Amino acid sequence: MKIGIVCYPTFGGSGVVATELGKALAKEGHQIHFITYRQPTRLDFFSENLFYHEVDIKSYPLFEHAPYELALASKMVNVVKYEQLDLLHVHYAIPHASAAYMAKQILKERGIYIPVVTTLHGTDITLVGKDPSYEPVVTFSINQSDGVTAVSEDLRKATVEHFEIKRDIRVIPNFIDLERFKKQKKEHFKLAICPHGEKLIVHTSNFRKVKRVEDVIRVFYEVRKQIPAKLLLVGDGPERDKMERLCRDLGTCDDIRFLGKLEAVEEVLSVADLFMMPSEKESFGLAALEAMACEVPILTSNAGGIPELNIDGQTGFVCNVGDITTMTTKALEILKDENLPGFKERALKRAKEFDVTNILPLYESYYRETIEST
Ligand code: GMT
Repeated sequence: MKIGIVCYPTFGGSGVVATELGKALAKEGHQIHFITYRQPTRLDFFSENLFYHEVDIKSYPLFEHAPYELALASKMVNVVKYEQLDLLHVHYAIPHASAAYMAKQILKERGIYIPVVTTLHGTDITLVGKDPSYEPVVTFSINQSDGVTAVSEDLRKATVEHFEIKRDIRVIPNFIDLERFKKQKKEHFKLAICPHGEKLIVHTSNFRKVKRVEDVIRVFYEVRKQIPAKLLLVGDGPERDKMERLCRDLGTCDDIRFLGKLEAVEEVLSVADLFMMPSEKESFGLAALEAMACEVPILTSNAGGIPELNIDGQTGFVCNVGDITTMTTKALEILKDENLPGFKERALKRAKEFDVTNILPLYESYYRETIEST
């Protein structure tokens, strides 16, 4: 098939999933055309089946905000027409689903029919999408898509609850490339960070409020009172300054390191003993799956789709959002020397269920179904 993929190219779960999906489809022999405003972060190599079309967003003194959606729709029209695409797959509803609708209408007038699949990722529904300033357009463009997928059952339910949806939504969970995300030998790195055999806790996120990084630090502070431990925080975002201040106020700066944005996150995960994801909202929790693939147990909140990934008491523990006390108890339980190997083993076993080789055929058959039914 010839497939156009639209996504946000920056760091962020939806862009990562879209890029990895495109790469995996290309490996299977499909021709993949990325249509994005910047080269996707993980698309920095050559492959005969991968193409990149940059959306050129022209500015003009009159525009306070350059019209990205119009530039994107125009680019989609041209790529579909000249590359003779079979299907457009847009990731993150806002504004990609409505831009795709516009492109589809323009192409229809020119005698070209293009089916559109929209994948809902989370905040496009649970946070931004249901805001009255976007809701009518989101509802309309979901209903106008020829196929709609959600990355978890919880997100599917949330979409049906918050919007007047007149069509089926297929759940296709996120996936992981186990060839990239696997435990690597990085003992020297572990020794540098934990010179006295301390346990290592890791958190990665975009440091937005919904990630509740503060809970990670507070749980670590309590754990640290009981056992020798270190904390690595990977990523950057609006909450980082506040979190650095919190560490100073708690006097834990010596045991916590902020690493900023890191491309090779699997190297850090390879030396971790515990991964924390205490998010307030999380449709799937891709970062937690990446940790599990590197044999790291996860301590998470029960938000959104996380319990569909984290099996309580097996791959880690699932706690109520904001329950620092229980999270501390559970972290200590996982980190006990006699418990840790079992948790690590089960985390990896669970991650294998989400291997790209298991999930890719679900997308391929959904594309075929969508093309055949339209
Ligand atoms: O977590 C974010 O804020 C980024 C966001 C995105 O769209 O890039 O992530 C969402 O999509 C990921 C990939 O499907 C999911 O793994 C994340 O759980 C989801 N984030 C939220 O729902 C908050």
